[in-house]
Amino acid sequence: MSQSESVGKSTLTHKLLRAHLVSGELEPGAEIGIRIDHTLTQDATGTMVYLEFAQLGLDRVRTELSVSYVDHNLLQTDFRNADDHRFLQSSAARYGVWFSRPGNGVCHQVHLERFGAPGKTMLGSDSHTPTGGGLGMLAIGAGGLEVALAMAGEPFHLKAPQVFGVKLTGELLPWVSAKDVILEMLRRHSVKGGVGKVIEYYGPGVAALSVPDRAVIANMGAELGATSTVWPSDERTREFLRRQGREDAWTALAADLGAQYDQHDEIDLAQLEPLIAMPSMPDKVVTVRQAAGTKVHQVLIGSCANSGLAEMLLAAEVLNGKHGHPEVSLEINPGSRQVELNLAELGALAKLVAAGARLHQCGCLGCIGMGQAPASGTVSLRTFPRNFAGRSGTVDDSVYLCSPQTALAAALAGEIRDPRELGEMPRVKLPKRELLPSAQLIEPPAEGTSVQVVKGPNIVDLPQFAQLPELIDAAVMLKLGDDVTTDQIIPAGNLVLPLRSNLPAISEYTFSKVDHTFAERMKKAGSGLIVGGLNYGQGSSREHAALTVRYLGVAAVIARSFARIHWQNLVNFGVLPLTFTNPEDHGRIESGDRIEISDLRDQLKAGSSISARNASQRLSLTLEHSLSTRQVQMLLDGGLLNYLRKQKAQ
Ligand code: MIC
Ligand code: SF4
Repeated sequence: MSQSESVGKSTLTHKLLRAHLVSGELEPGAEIGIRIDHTLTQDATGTMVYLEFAQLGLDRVRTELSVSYVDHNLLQTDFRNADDHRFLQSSAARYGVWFSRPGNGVCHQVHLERFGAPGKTMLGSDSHTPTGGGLGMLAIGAGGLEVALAMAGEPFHLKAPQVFGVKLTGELLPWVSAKDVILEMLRRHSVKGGVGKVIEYYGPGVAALSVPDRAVIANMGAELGATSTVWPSDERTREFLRRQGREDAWTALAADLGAQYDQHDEIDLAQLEPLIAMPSMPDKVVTVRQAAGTKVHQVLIGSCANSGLAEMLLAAEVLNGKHGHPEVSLEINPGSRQVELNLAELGALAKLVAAGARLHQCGCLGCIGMGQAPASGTVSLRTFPRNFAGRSGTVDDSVYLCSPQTALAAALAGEIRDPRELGEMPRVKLPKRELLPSAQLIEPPAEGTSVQVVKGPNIVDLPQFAQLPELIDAAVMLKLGDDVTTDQIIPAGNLVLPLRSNLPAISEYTFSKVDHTFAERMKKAGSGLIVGGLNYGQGSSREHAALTVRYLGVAAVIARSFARIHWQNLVNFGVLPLTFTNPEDHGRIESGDRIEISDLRDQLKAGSSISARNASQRLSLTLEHSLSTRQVQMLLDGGLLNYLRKQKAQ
């Protein structure tokens, strides 16, 4: 029994898990199945999800609520993106899914405002789905196929997490914000610190943070590698829901007093100061004072963190009557049309425009390299969750992550400045009830079987993959170090994003930013292996990072450790994820080495240890897997879709 299950006092995480448990025991590391209430998809992962859902042969989703958002790719540089939008809209109507139209806002922000509810579970095909944790949900990011299955009413399987309790005391000082809390967590625990854990905040400091504040912290729990982040549901939660006209969705939720956590930490909010993540990893955190004086050319406020009404109103008040620095491009991406509408209603939009801010439509935009790329050799300050190298669209970018407060100070000064130098912080007054725009949110028809799903030529059905072979005898096609991101495996940006629904075409870009010869070499070799270090596959939930390597013939990835979502995606598409029994063996494998794994199917069935041979170096190698029996079968069958087909046929 884990500490968090001890003596009848339960953590909130375990309460939420237990209320949805369908199979397994809450023993950290053991496989459990949970019922999913809400699902969320976004366009960049969603096209695959609806192609996959269609293969399951159902007429309608079997969740309480499923929503399809279009927020990642709004550029429409040619027919492909617009075709994706039509495919998504028609699929939503066909299968009983709400549709949030292009430009209506970033999925996580809109879900908070319009649908999120304490106590519900949510699975989303986006790694920042845990944003819903700010409302007392247990919200988890996953690969698209997992989400398609949840839409079909199937339980979501995961390794029971450890619960990492963080006690909050005190209150944030002026100009210090929720972003600084999560940056402090990243400073302390790194991008690997949350792997296998749900982070649970509790304590007297919780009440001092609003739901949007909590959502920012839950959102970037993804950067810690956490499975999810949960917050209690209290009077602040009720106040937020009331402002959204949804007070009836409220219930109180909290951990039992004295609940024990598997890991523990404490933050005195009053001790925090403005922090900033340096290029190009979210855990390279220093104080803003340490980075002060660095010249800045671009400031972006928005994304799925820090794009809510309170942040935008604060920006309007800080900038009121002033002009942004002439050498800084100050750009504002409101999180949703609701935020935008309320900004207009409250007169804040005029203040932003007058200050020289460039207002963009509501969506992910520059956060995933869809426009807003910074100039070469310049510094960009962003309130976004991620700053992986090159993600902005500029190869040699220098992207810093910070709070809206710090971003505004830089927008005015033209350099990184401690926002506390701005004097008294303006007070922001939120309306009692927000205006709720409805034109961009479409409810599905009660019956969708007569709806025609519209598929443009760029929407290509998934191929059927072969089952796992008995022997792997292949070369290491790429050897990599620690913290490889899915942005490195399959980049986003304006060239690649329009290809998310076309596997053969997108596969050409696999590892293109790491080694542009990779796809070509794989095609020639027909099969291969990848070797990685710690935390392989961190970041995005995009299953294309597994699908494309599978499509090109990668049979296995051998790494020192994996990030959760990517590990699961590899398994789902029949790519074997193995770890080194002896971590030092990572240093002994060279790119180009030929690795043999014989009797693979029998070895997998027999246990968790896999014997292999480095034929080039004449060394034997012991590898491991941490697959459940169900997952072993999935791999043997060549992936989850094959496994399901086989089960259905039986
Ligand atoms: C991200 O922030 O990396 C993304 C882009 O939102 C991804 C989803 C994707 O790649 O489509 C994520 O977070 O899962
Ligand atoms: Fe969109 Fe960026 Fe949030 Fe990902 S992190 S959902 S790209 S805003």
